[in-house]
Amino acid sequence: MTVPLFLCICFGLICSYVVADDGNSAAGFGYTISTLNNASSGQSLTANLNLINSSSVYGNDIKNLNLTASFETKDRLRIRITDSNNKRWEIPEEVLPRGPSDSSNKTKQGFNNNLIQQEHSLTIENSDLIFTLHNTTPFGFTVTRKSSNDVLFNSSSNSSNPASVLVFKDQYLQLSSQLPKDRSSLYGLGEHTKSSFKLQPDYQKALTLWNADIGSLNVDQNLYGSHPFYMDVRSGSKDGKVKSGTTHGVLLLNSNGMDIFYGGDIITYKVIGGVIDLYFFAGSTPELVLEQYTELIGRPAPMPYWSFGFHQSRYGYKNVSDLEGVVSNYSKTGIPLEVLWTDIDYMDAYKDFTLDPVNFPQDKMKKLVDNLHNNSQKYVPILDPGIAINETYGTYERGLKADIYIKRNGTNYKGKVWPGDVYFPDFLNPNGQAFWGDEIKLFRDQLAFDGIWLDMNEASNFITSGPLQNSSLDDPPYKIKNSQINNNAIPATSLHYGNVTEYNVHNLYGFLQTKVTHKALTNITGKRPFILSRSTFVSSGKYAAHWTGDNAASWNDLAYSIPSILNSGIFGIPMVGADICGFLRDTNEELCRRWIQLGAFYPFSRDHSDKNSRRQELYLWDSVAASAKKVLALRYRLLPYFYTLNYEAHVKGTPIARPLFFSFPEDVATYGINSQFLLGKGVLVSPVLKSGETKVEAYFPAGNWFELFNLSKSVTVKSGKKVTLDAPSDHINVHVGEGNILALQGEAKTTEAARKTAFELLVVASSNGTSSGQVFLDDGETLDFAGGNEDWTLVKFNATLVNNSISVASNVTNGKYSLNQKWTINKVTILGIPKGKISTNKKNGTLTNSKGKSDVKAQFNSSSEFVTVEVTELSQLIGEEFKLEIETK
Ligand code: MIG
Repeated sequence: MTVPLFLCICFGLICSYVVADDGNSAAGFGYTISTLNNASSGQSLTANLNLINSSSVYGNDIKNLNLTASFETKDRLRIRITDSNNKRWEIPEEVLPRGPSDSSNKTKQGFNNNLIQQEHSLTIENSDLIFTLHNTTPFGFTVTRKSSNDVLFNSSSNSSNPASVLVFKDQYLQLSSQLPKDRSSLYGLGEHTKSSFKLQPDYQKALTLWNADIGSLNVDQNLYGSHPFYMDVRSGSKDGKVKSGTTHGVLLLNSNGMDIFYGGDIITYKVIGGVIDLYFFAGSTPELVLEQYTELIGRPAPMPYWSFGFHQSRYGYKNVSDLEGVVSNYSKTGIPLEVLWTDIDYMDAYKDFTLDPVNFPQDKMKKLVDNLHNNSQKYVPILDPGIAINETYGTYERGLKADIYIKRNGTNYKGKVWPGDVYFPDFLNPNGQAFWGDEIKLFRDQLAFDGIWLDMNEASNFITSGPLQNSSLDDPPYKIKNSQINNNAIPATSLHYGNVTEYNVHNLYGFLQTKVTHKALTNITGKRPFILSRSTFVSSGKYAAHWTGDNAASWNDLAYSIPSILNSGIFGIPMVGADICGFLRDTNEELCRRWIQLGAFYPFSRDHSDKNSRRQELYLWDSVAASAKKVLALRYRLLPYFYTLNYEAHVKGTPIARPLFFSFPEDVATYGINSQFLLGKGVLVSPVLKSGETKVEAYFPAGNWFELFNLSKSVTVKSGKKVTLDAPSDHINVHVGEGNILALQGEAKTTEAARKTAFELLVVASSNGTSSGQVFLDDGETLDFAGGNEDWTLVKFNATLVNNSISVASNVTNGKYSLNQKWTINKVTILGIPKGKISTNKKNGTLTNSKGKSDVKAQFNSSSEFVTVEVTELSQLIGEEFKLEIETK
């Protein structure tokens, strides 16, 4: 490690630092405010900023800047700092449309006209945020929470930290905020593999955002995607004004490469281009932050129902009969298999949109896919972005003719990937978009695939091209911590449509490809697309699912999958999973068994392995197969729950897999949890993550929790605490918490078959109020949830335990789809009724619905602490309002 060399240079009262080591430097002296304007709308203010003194580190400073602070909605404050005189790169609206602003808000400003005072505040009615400009030397700004005076962001320079001053150069932007170290927990800023979900302060180590084909087995490296977004969960303040769990979000919307340094009491962004475009999301709960964030960047895509089934993939399947064998072995062992994937093996010499004529010939592939479809199964092939340079290859020729390849130095840039030399399609080019869509269409005419897997789209390149002479793009003055930005990449000096440099849009490549692919599939099939993308950016979740890339078959990687999945959810990409059993290296029986136990509860559940590692289909070991059957049976029973969570993600941005603090924000002990997560608000997954263990220490927030594999087992904790649970080799602990109502269906081998089974409501009584849950249903494939034809169902359930009875009632928002299907709830199970609240000899119950009131049979079972009531032989239509009442005394 290099020791920073600080040189203190003082100009009058301004004292600043220049540092020889670029890790932590202040390469400038900041700005002062010259003039101030409040826009006529009153929701924004603009300040002109003047450079105090220039420094030549990382290039020349930009002398005049423009700062605009505006309330785009009451919960969204935007702060933009740009060059006053020259237009700089910013992500265009067409590329990444920003969610709507609301201009009806009333303003409240702390200043008049253009008078510069010591402080100028901007806020609007109903907003909990205040923006304040500090007319200091150098200037600074803060964002404060109105209701508690908690300072959320503070850019004022801090004499103890030389990097805290604003620097704005052509290829180097630097901005810092001070943070209350003991009260602030940060999450996000990816994509990186981390052993801890909560970001651990380490100001020496950069969180680098530069999309790269770096295997996710590498901890703390910049991986495939870039998400300059964090959530800051505050713990309570001593004066009691800030309540624990109060959360806000911060996005730096910028596609350039950057390093972010987080030191606990400070966060510093060092960005190599673009502008400062900061968004603050007021929260004040974690859920609300994501609702506000995804309102801006786009809500997560609706996923087809089938995509919640189990997927099998491998790099290295040899031929069609190999694939057939896999499908038939799943079926023979009775392990559900919903989707079969093929990796690059299926292609002819790794050329996109082709089939290997020997091992994967079209007639046989067609038959395979037909058979899958006849068995209610699906098929997804891979595509890489690079197009093989080969004159006998139609795709290549059409691309050449349409002139859609990325250029460098006046010609198409030649890279190298699996097929050898390639050109890369330019997805910023409208003709490039059309080209890609047309090729997908031609390919789909050959083979009726159900979704597309986009790999290598960082974009990965097997070669590293040398820099163009004297190019500060290929060799920027500030070097983000990614060895070289051009390493195994399309070089930064390459040009896209409109002369946009790769330097500026590198991090958008996979996102753009995903967006174009989404549009193509929508046009071709008219159905909801399923796309899995390795590379992502802000807003990718609007179009695609994500997997965590090349992990290894190791216990560490099993554990890392939890922070990675939770992060993806926070980035607005809730449909996410890690390669089950591990991708690189050989897995083993125990690891694979524990991995499917956890992976069965990933939102996206796929087993995938590398060509050089041993086979790992779930049927290969008896103990893995047995475990897989058990856990996937529960997954399939939970399908309506998963699907409803996807609906909630789409309407509100709430992740499918959530950190515990989403449901228990006031419980500060949940902030540091890395080894457990929640599905939705109330299903707690507590996996074994270590070899040889048959017990697991799991944290339980206050309440009663019931084990889903065995409802008679429960955990009760008065206040949150760690509990040691049995976790024999075939078992994973999955609990449902009090206050939840789950709509379940029966076990099945495919999602289609599962959808034909009866529903069951699992109600967990709440010790202090109402239990609630909901179910969303539609055909699982129309383009949008709740599409124009109203053919969908949303039913909310709630249950209360009053003195002499329990009631479970439904509230129907729309019942059309399920009523057409005649889907019914045949059983209601009510868990967690304290023994004292019930006398077990009472067995009277009634069901009230459109047919009137009728008697129902209720069975009471008591365990040590609780009584369970089971009402069976029901056939209550879903989509019709009902009320079930059970006398308890
Ligand atoms: O250079 O297509 O992450 O899932 O199996 C490796 C082969 C390319 C990387 C992907 C992995 C896939 C593999 N790919």
